[in-house]
Amino acid sequence: MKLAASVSVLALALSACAATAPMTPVESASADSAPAPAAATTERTPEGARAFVASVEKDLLDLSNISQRAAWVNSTYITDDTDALAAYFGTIGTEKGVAYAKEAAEWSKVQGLDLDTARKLNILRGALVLAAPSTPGAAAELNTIATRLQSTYGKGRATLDGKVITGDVAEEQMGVLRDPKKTAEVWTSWNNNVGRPMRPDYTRMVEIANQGAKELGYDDTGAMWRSQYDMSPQEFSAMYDRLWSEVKPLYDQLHCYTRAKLNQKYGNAVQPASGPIRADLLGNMWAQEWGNIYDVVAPKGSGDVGYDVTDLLKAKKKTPTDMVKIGEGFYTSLGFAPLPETFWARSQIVRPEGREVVCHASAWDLDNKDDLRIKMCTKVNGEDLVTIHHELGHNFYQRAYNQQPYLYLNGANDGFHEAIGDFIALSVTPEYLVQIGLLDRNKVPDASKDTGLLLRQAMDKVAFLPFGLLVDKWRWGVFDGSIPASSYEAGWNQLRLQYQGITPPTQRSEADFDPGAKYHIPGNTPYARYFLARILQFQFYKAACDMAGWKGPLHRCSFYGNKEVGQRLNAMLEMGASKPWPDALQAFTGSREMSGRPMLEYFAPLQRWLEQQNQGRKCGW
Ligand code: X8Z
Ligand code: ZN
Repeated sequence: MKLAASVSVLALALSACAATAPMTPVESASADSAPAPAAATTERTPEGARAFVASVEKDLLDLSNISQRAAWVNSTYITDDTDALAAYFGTIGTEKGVAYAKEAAEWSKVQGLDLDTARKLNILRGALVLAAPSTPGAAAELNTIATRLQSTYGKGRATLDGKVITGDVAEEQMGVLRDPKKTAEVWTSWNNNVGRPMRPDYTRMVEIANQGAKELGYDDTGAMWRSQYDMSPQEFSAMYDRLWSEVKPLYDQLHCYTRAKLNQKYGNAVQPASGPIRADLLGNMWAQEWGNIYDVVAPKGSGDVGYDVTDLLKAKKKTPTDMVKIGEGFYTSLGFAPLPETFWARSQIVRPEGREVVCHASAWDLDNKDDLRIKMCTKVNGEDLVTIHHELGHNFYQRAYNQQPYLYLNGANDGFHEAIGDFIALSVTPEYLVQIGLLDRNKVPDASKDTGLLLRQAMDKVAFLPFGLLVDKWRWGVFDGSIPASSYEAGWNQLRLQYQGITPPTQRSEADFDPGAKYHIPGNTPYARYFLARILQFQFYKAACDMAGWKGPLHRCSFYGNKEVGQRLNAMLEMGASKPWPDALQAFTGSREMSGRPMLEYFAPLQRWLEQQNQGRKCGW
């Protein structure tokens, strides 16, 4: 339980998309209430270690159940008061988390531990997203800063035509605007307004968290994050780079093709034919997914795939709640039980009027059992339909493992948690849209439209890869000191250029702090998980399609309604974090390795096509 989630608590992860079980202890908030009594009084034996783990699990479960509520109220009603509540519970969680992590390190040295106890002790050691040193006041300062950063993000504003707009509207507008002056205005105002003021807080937070990580025996906070993958931090970094090298050639082709199309549309003055792509032209505030500009890159003839999910939803007058019902319907078709009534009563599906909220989508499990909720500011469009499937993937995962002991209430690794809903959404094929009554059968695109369908999908899935990779390369650099505070902005822009091949639309300097304008930085949600998930979801999808006996092109496969896939999926999900992730991967796919191969197979026809289109072009930047 990487205490991620929506909660801070021990996890201090005041945010989190996968809202995993935060460790939370029970009672009060002072530093001296934290340590586990078992440690002081019990002999260092395997039985003593088991007793320690049991008492910690009970303590953290109790704390989690109350502190998640504080975090929920804070995220759905930001005020100075709810900030104070969230920081208060976050502080208890940090103090307890640090004390338990230190104890866990001691207990780990006991000879003859059973496998589960050893595994849980290791989880406990690295469970905090941000640790604090034991210096009095450090945990409180850390949590106050982390809460303020997250709320500053939630309250962020941009401008369009000089008028102030909220963050969710700014995101939506970046998808539909095609006037480079306007996209530059929204992009620049968002990054300036949201990111800049965060720099001092972020700098201080890094200092405290690194001191905390060192006290727990890690080199720095980034090494602590990389320690939770059933391998050493070094092995993890090597696997991470290996996966990127597998898929990079596909990204390079997509970049080359997209740049040429943007150059045709906007001309040399806005988008030159060589060099990096201007970041605000890609249909997304962070240039992380490009599907919104499919109309700009669609190939002539085969590019019109005959339907657009946003148009279909609007034509059928679907509401945000209808969209969530559609998502739920996919999971129930596989045999999962429907969401509980409380989900519908307690979720935030649209932005509420008259108060500040964190709009960035997340999924919660407030009682670590079945108080499941999503928090979104849903717009009726295809992008949010995918996000709904994504969030529900977290919720169905959480409920599937809710019989596990507290320290196993989590995904096999955090990439698994992020991959489930996306893997389900890969099944949203034209044929599936017919099955649920959104698309007329006579509008299903024939095989001649496959290039268009694949390109539409690649603009989201493939385009994301380098962004998913670099966010934590930046943070790892910040935490290990190779990107010092004096070059936070330069370090960010350099990684964006190196991996994504993009460049900001306006001049940036060290007065800016553009990383802060991306939710997961002020929210302190580790990001490597999304890169892993991008790879894993195709492994899951291919395995499911094989189980379903699918014979056609991979991207046309939908396993909607397939109960066998549902059962096998549930078998993986209900394991939670109880086994090393290769065991979970094997249970569903038969393989123990993360691999880019299924993703490459999915896009193979497109990659060939892109290579032809790019002939004669000088790719790269
Ligand atoms: O943050 C998310 C989810 C919540 S866990 C909406 N995602 C990443 C992002 O938006 O940056 C999903 C894809 C990547
Ligand atoms: Zn997520």
